[in-house]
Amino acid sequence: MGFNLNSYMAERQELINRGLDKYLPIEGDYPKEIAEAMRYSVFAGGKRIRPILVLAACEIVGGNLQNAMKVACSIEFIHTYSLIHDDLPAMDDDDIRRGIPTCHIIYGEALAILAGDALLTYAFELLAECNNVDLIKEISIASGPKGMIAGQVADILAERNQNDKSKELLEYIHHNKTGALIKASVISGGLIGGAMHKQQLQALNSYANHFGLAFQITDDILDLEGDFAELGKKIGSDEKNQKLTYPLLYGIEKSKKMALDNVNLACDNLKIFGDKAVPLISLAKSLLTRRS
Ligand code: GRG
Repeated sequence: MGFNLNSYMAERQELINRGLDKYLPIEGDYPKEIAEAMRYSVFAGGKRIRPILVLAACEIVGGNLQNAMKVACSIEFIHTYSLIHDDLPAMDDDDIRRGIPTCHIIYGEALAILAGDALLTYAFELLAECNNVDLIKEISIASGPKGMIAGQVADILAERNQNDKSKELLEYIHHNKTGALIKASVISGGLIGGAMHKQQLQALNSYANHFGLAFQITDDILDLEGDFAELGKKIGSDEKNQKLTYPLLYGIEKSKKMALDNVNLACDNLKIFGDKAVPLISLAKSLLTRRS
């Protein structure tokens, strides 16, 4: 039977949602507001792309799915923390995310900051239980000042200083802000799955780099061409905030071609895995038709 991406995604999203529910602190714990705010944002929706990548990368190297669940959920917690903080008035000041009010709109700024902090620290508590130092290092570098935070800071500074519209700056921002956690998802899935050979990790690394870039380019395009109801957030905000984006620098058609090229390059890297690569290849190809 052929591979069906829609049913694969639905099955994986359900598996991950069960894991997130299992690992998150329960609302009965005191003080209940923090668990509530964490749960509110984690279960606000979301495609679960990063944890799906963790599981798929684990499987491509022959690993066991159950062992990868804590890693997959930790990465979704880190991702959710970044969204909560990114939406705060001090950053993007967004009221709607994933189609519903953002965390600070519901719980106030102080609790939203703390819910983000709690998700980040809690992710590392879970990761510590995996007893794999390489894994912790990979994910902390990707989410810290040499990864996602560096990208976010460069992005904020670029918005303030509109003079630099270089391709290098655009690449730096995306590579770190979005690419780093996506890459960490794929690599940590490989590590927890027991990837032994340098060749396997290098293949996953190149796949993840091209996937991350294609993801960001298509995200920039969706901000121009997407639909509010499908995206669950306002469109046109990049233009309004004069953000440095692929369509701004390259135009929409060239950006689409760049997304396609990166998807093809991502997939080319997985040839060494044979048929086992089908899910990761389908995930990359789906970026070209994503609506959210
Ligand atoms: C606040 C430390 C800190 C970092 C923020 C990731 C990030 C850095 C900000 C999020 C804002 C943003 C639009 C980033 C680009 C990456 C991106 C497209 C995130 C949205 O990821 P999806 O599409 O979201 O996977 P869902 O809702 O599906 O989980």
